[in-house]
Amino acid sequence: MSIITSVRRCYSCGKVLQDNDPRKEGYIEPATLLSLHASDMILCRECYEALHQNEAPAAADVSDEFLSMLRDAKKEGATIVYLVDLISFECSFNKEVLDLIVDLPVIIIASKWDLMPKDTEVEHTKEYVAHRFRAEGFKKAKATDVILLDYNNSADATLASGMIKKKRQGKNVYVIGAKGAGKSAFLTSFLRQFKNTSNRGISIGAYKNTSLEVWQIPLDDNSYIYDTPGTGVKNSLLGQINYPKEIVITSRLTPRKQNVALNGSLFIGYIARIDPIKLASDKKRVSFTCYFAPKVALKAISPKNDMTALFHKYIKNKALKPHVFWFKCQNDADVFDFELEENGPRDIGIAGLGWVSFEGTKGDVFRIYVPKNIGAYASRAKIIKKKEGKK
Ligand SMILES: Nc1nc2c(ncn2[C@@H]2O[C@H](COP(=O)(O)OP(=O)(O)OP(=O)(O)O)[C@@H](O)[C@H]2O)c(=O)[nH]1
Ligand SMILES: [Mg+2]
Repeated sequence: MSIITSVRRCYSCGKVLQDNDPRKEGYIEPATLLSLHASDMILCRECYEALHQNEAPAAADVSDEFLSMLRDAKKEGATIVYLVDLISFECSFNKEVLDLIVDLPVIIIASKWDLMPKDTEVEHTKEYVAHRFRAEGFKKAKATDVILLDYNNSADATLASGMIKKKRQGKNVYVIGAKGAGKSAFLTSFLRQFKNTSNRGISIGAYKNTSLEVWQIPLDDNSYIYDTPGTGVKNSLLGQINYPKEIVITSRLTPRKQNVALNGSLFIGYIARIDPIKLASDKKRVSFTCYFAPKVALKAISPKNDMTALFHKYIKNKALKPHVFWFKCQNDADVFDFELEENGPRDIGIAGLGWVSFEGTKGDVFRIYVPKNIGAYASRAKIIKKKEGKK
């Protein structure tokens, strides 16, 4: 006679589960294993991570060292210059960062203004940027705190320098923002008109008690402006290893129109998909104005098709360009429904890729498919056109 015991295995890959070595196959955290009942279907950590889907769009990440630097800024009553990349910043916020700076004087610089369509209404976009800050919990943001920066235009940097001088009242200034937001480009423009009145030089090195590499530029004998390392972009396509270079917007955006029928879909390369699944008005289609890099293929799919099958076919044939190599099937997507809460011009966007703009109605529902862990958002429209005759 022998005693037979069933061996617990991963429900998905079938590997024998073990809680000893995270580097070996079939690993599961001891606490998870303990909390399970004999009848539960269990996944090893690898399968759990592969199959797990986010319940909300992924948020931006930030390091503890960065937060400790901001605690210093808070203690000093420093001024914050918060750089955002106008093209794609909506998913770049981190609540802990905003909580630390909420009581400090803040100047918001939105870079890459030169990449926006020529007829974009300036004041509307400034108000949009302030609105996004308010929506993320930074309640005091106002359009007058926002500077739209084209780094080729020295007048923009002069305006920013003037505002910094006025707000900082002799205190330090920390230039913060996501990786690639344009902090160093701004400081380069700032330095073109900078006169060092202190007896100290510009230096680069680790910020005190951290490994954060910062540039420090003396503003006078007692204070500096710091160029800090960018906060995390793990939830942006541009933060992924080997992201397709075609998605990067490097020249002025030219909007493209796509009409998508109710229950149809807009395929955005083979990277994302937006489906109007409920239109509250009796409209049968949505007219999207699309803001993506020119090599990102856009295709409106009619509702006659089985869109999921078609999406898979497109992936397999790599029929639409570009695609991301890790996005192979629907399981690799996060899927969210965005229900509009207001009427008027609205945007839906994907972190690091671009956005679509359309006339929305309260109650409209759009289903968005994005590669897992990539941020997505819905908002009021970032761009409205300048009125005829207005400069
Ligand atoms: N067209 C345009 N490009 C810009 C602008 N500002 C920055 N860039 C470009 O955006 C890229 C990133 O800019 P950086 O200044 O290095 O960004 P950063 O915030 O310092 O990035 P990290 O140091 O990695 O956090 C560079 O290729 C810049 O040339 C701008 O106003 N217009
Ligand atoms: Mg930099």
